[in-house]
Amino acid sequence: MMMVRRTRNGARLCSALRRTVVLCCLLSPAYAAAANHYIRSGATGANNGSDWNNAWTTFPSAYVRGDTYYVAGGRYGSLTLSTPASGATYIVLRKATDSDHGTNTGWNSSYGTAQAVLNAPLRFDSPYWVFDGATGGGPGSWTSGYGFYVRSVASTSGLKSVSVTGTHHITIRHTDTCFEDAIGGTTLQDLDNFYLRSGCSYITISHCALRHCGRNSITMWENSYITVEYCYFTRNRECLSQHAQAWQDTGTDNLVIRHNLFDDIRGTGVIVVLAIGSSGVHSDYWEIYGNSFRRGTREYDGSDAIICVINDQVATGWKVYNNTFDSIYILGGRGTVFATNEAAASGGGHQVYNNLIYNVNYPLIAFNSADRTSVRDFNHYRSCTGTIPSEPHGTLGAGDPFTARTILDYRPTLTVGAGTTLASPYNTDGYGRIRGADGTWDCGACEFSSGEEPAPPPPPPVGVRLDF
Ligand SMILES: [Ca+2]
Repeated sequence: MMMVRRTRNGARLCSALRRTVVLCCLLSPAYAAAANHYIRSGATGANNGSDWNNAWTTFPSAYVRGDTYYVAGGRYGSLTLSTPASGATYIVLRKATDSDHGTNTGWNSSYGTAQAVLNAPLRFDSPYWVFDGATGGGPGSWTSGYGFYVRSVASTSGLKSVSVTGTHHITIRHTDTCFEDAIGGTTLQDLDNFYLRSGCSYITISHCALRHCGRNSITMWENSYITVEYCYFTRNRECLSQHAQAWQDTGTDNLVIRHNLFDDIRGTGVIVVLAIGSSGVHSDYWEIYGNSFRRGTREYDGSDAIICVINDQVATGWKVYNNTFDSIYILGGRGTVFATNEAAASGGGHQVYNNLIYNVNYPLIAFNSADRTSVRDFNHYRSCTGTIPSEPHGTLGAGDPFTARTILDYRPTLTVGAGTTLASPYNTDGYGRIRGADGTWDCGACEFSSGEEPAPPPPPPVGVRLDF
């Protein structure tokens, strides 16, 4: 038997150690064991979230900072997330999958394969949340596999799929959003997929789908540090009486729009800065790169310009790199791919490089007449009609470089243009391929890579509407 001889010094040491441990637990959230909880609409157990048998059948009203909440496939109601912040500690809501679902107690793989469907609106009223559908979205999966689906069956005007209320540090991933009742037209107004109220910052929207809104896919104003990437925008403006765009902003700074696909968008333009109040409001330091813009099936895609700053707003220092504009039909008006109409000469400093403009009827890239600092160059104009702007290193071409647009694949089948070399992060495309690795930096969203061209898709079935 081991004898422990206590000494006064030893006792003091133990006491000090205990105090240190307690202090560490109090000061550092890393010492608090992050717990997992479980939500499953069909569960019949104790409804306490402790495992898959005893999962909560609805989303709980209170959440613990630092914990993860796994969600099984099934149907759920609308959700408002408002737990107060505790430092910078996140709460994670994650769609469960076979490979990531916490405890095995009560688990059934069908909980992972079935989609978790929530009713709109999904609303974020406090900071530090991750809402992660775990699967779906992005190149090759634009229309499939989304773990979360926020479903809008709008009965009143003004419904939003996802609303962020002037808060910060929110990440939303792998989530599909759609206004089901608006498909094909609605008389309801102000139906937006994402609605970022003034004062939002550090918001990331990644691998999401924004479908069939009545008005704008995204409406935002006076935000900062927003990133939207690998998202699929389709069929905005289903409202019969409102003008619209895919993206409406006033006064947001430091915005990144990258590797998205805009498909069948209609309105003033696709990405539009406009006035909701006074003129001269700044929307500065935007980066728009690696995106594809696809012709819609409706009568026009833009009445002003595909990317534009209108209503005497001001933009400074935009980078518009390596985007693809495929067969976009512009009605007239400003009639351009890119246009700024700043209120004063204080705007400018834009760089518009390496874009692929194919079969566009108004292929202008136009800056304010007082703007002496913006540059367009190294763009490739292919099979365009209308006036083609002069550029020192612009190139011309003819012929359709895309064989798989009907399956939303914009990888070209040949080298397109000759862009200029840009630094990271602009040097990879949406498929993660290094631009210019074969000696030619291609124009457009996707780099040509020999042996990685898409196979031609089969012809679509006759008489079937292909809306996702
Ligand atoms: Ca190349």
